[in-house]
Amino acid sequence: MTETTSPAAPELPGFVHLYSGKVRDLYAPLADDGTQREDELLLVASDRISAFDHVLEPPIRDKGAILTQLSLWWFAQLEDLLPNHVVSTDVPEAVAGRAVLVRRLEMLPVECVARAYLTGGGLKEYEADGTVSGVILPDGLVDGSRLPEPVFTPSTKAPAGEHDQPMPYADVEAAIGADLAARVRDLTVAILARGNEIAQQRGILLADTKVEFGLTPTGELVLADEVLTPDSSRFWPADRWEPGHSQPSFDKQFVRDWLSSGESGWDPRSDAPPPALPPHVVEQTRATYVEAYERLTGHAFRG
Ligand code: Q0Q
Repeated sequence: MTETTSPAAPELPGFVHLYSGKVRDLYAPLADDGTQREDELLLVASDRISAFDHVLEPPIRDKGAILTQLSLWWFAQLEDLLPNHVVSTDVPEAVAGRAVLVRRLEMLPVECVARAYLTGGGLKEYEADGTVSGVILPDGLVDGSRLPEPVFTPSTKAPAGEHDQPMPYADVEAAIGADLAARVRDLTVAILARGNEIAQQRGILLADTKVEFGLTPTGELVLADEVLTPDSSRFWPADRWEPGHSQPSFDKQFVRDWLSSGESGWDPRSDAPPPALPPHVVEQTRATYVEAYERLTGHAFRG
């Protein structure tokens, strides 16, 4: 099912549009005879931004390119841990810089989430019974507490428009087998730990992240999707980390504050679509994506 989001996924000669998520679009390359190639996909990141479960207007200029370039950089930082699905960045001009040609994989039916800090749904689970995803945590943790070590907290892949649900580890084993479950658990935790080893030195805390894995036709386990971006992970400014309340988001705080302020006239609890973001919020948000990219990679973003 294709979610309706604006602007619609661009037509790309030589590719057929397969699916649109909130902020990304998926295409298949066409073979010379006009049929879909079965071995590759084109992953396109739009400039769309989502918050409060809504796709907001207007798009954030260069967001797709910044997050694509960041994800490519992270894939390179993680290559010693496992192979990834990237084939090429030689993509149609219309999506240059914000699209990646990838190996088409058999995607595992698990959202592989790891948490290095306690917040959101994990905090709610902890407050109920002192555990998260069945892992017993120390007493006295609060919103924003750093966990003794990152915890694997898998969830289901909910249908479009619904929320992923916590997935007991036993269900992960039932779905993909005990060996593969252990491998994706350990790799998800290792990816977040590596991410924080690098990010913390550059003033960013990765509170949690969601990664996806797939299998090649020969059964090789490969890191897929995007990795360690502000869309797949909670980015917190390290110098404002203060356990005991919700932490400011590195990238979405300007959006959240404005939408929650009287100025927007919008109630986040309502079903009404949020109003368009004012230019200063759009530009401030773009600047946070550029800053995150430049701090982490050490490269200037060239939009
Ligand atoms: C695949 N997605 C994500 C998505 C909406 C992307 C399917 N290498 C792959 C990948 C990847 N990555 C996928 N399937 C087969 N092989 C990725 C969730 C969703 C728009 C873009 N869906």
